[in-house]
Amino acid sequence: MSFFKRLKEKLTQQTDSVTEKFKTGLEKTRNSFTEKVNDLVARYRKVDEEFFEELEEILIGADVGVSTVMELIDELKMEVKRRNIQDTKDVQVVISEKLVELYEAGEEGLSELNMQQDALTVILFVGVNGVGKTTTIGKLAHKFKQEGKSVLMAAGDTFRAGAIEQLEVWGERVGVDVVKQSAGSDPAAVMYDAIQAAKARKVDILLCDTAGRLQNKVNLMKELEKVKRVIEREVPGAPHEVLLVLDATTGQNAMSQAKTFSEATNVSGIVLTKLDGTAKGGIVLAIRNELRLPVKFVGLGEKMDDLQQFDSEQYVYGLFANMVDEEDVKEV
Ligand SMILES: Nc1nc2c(ncn2[C@@H]2O[C@H](COP(=O)(O)OP(=O)(O)O)[C@@H](O)[C@H]2O)c(=O)[nH]1
Ligand SMILES: [Mg+2]
Repeated sequence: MSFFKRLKEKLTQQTDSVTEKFKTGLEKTRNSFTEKVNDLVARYRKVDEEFFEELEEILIGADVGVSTVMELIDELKMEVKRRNIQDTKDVQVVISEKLVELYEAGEEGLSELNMQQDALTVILFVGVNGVGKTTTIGKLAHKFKQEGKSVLMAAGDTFRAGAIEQLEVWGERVGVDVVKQSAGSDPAAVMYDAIQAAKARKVDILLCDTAGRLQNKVNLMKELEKVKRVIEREVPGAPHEVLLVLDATTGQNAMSQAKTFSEATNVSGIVLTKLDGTAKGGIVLAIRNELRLPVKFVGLGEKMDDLQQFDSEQYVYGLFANMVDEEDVKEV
């Protein structure tokens, strides 16, 4: 069976709304990327070196990342040879197939969160200002509540004006309490309070917001260390996840932020926000391949239910939906 047919069959087993979210959220990338690939395929009839060179440029232009693109192109060349593909049209299917392979690299359940059974799970969110930490926490609180779990949020951004209120607005919207102190107070003390409250109320999940000022990198990293130490001390094994939030529209900047934060804290996964706002959604692959970090969630819009657990097949469908939906996909 062809890859596209298998993909389609898999997607029909998932809810339409998830598929629809990925498709809509990746519209800009799809329109830009797929159009370029289609155009390339139309201009070249034979798969040759020049064809690959142009494909390379298209992928780099979509923020896939240079070393990842090199790897991908090598794989594609081998596959094209192995299957004796002559027609450039058939390469399109192989590209999407290789994208999923490259992302997963044989690993399963990459986007699963490390959730505790019958015990408190603490998730810490880090990242610079404006990337979408607070929004993501609000969306996740909503998602967990819908799954029947009890949630508490900690207003650990005591630095930015209005940050506490912003989290409270989300709290009201999704029906989740926020533990806070006054602006300017020690975020580690907020975490301490929040953990005591979470324990007393026996909640399932505590979501911890943090400040993200990067003007003073050393101080920010020290502050995060302290916050983490308090969490570790109060809940053995916690934080169970340290999610680094990155804004997909910032491209290489997001990559360098990831390096800085990974050096300072043990980042366990990425939340990639604002994928809906970029035509360069290839950054997902660069993050996975170059930083070896799994993308756990993607932000596909500003609304409450616009946060989705990352799924490489849904993602590739989002990129190639027009082609996958064509009925007469050829077997290659
Ligand atoms: N389009 C879009 N906007 C988002 C997404 N996630 C966050 N935002 C917006 O990004 C802005 C900054 O978000 P915020 O949560 O305050 O960032 P923080 O400083 O990291 O806490 C807000 O206007 C959010 O609505 C997303 O996935 N898509
Ligand atoms: Mg915030």
